[in-house]
Amino acid sequence: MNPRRSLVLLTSVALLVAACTTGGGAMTSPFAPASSIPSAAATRIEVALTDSLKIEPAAMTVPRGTPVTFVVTNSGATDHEFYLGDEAAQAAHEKEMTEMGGMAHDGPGGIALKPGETKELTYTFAAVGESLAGCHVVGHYGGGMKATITVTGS
Ligand SMILES: [Cu+2]
Repeated sequence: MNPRRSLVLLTSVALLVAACTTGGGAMTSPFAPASSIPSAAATRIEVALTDSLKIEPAAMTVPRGTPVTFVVTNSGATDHEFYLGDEAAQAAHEKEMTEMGGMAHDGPGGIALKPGETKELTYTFAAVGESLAGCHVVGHYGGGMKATITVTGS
């Protein structure tokens, strides 16, 4: 076996182990009360942006202080974006997008997606409470293209 192949194999095994560890996370404390298992707060969430001005799912729950990766797919036929932030941040970005003529762009809190495109955005929410995801292509946010993000802490 050449070294390159064994490296590939080793990587596969490592991934498999990681997958098993993640999947079996709850098994490490089988007698913990159900309420203490943080299954409701996901750190990897698949999101779809649609031409009916929807962000799906429309409500998400994430943990505070832990990187959350949003795997976002534009399943529509027009440009969309996925921008994270509270109401004030959404309003500021809406204003910016309107003034810029609706040119969507990538930034630390948001990503712009072409039709059919999938991108990942990893973000750590600092504070417990309600946050939002919104699309600010002109007319979309006002048309309801937003989702609520509930940040939970321990
Ligand atoms: Cu949109």
